[in-house]
Amino acid sequence: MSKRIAALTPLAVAALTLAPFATSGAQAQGSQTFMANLQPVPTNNVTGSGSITVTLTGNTITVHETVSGLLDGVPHAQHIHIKDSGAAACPTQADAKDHNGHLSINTTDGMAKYGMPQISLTTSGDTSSNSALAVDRMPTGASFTYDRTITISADEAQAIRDGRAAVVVHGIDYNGNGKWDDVLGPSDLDPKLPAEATDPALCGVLVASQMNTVPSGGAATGGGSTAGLEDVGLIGLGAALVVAGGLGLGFATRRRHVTE
Ligand SMILES: [Cu+2]
Repeated sequence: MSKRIAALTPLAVAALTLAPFATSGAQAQGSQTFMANLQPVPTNNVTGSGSITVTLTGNTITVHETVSGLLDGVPHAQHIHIKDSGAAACPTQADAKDHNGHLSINTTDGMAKYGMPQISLTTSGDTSSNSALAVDRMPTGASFTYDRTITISADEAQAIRDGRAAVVVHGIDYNGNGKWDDVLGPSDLDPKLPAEATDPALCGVLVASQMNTVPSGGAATGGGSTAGLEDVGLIGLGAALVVAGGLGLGFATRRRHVTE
């Protein structure tokens, strides 16, 4: 009897040790689908919404997105933001700050929750963080459908699998006058633009679709509902990065030199 136990124990230990890797390894061989409900960023006076599906196959993502209810007639910069560590989340009312006398959330205010823009969801050409503000290649209008297949880095693919990725669509109409103006002052990302042009409008964390769940269970890693707790210490880091990069250059400071 004891011999049998001794024989099983190493197997049991191995199974426990490998369990987390076995799940991701099996998924990496095929496609894995992630979804996000794009919800209005609080305090920014947004009434729109959207949804996005990201199908990951190796280091390629196929994106399908629908958005409605945003400010019409303007481009909406959009990105997959990635956190270096910890689950991605969307900003809450508590993240709002005074901007030109108005409580609102600009892109920097949310970075402790959703990280830096890594993948620019442009309509053509480059999709790196270099194109974060390439508004001439971003979807335009109140409502749009976006479909594109993009090659990303292995690190970015892993971040999506890890729940460290969130989709953010930018461009708001804070004072509801149908256009961008300087009601919130200049943009934190590019002082030549009004803050309304770059402030986050919609946000959603990419979560593995239920379709990917292993039937035997154990894949339910949960959402980001408690992610805020671990973000407290990162707020200073996010601010430091922005300061280090300078206004408007914050997007580029974290760019990885990836050759694909
Ligand atoms: Cu963004």
